[in-house]
Amino acid sequence: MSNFTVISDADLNAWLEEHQAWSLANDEVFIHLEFENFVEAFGFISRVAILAEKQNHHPRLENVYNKVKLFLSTHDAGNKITTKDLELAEAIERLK
Ligand code: H2B
Repeated sequence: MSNFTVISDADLNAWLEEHQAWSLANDEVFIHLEFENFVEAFGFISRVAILAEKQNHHPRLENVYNKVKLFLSTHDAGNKITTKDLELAEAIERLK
């Protein structure tokens, strides 16, 4: 049995209203972050990695020097956005 629920468009739009740092593209919620330098950016990625392991839910991520992009969707749901993605996004918010 899966421990997630696919988010409806209405609920997703309401969530995005309340979490302005996040956006939607191609069935992923994403955030773009900028740090002082590569070490700060990679430190943040490491903290996200620990969180992802704890939640057993993992972002797609991109890094170029001081920039980090995180993209969330649920592979096990056919790459849809689920409660697991919004839980991870909110936990990432608390890391910032
Ligand atoms: N991360 C994401 N983003 N989506 C998933 O469906 C997913 C995951 N599934 N991390 C987990 C791991 C699954 O593959 C393991 C077996 O629980």
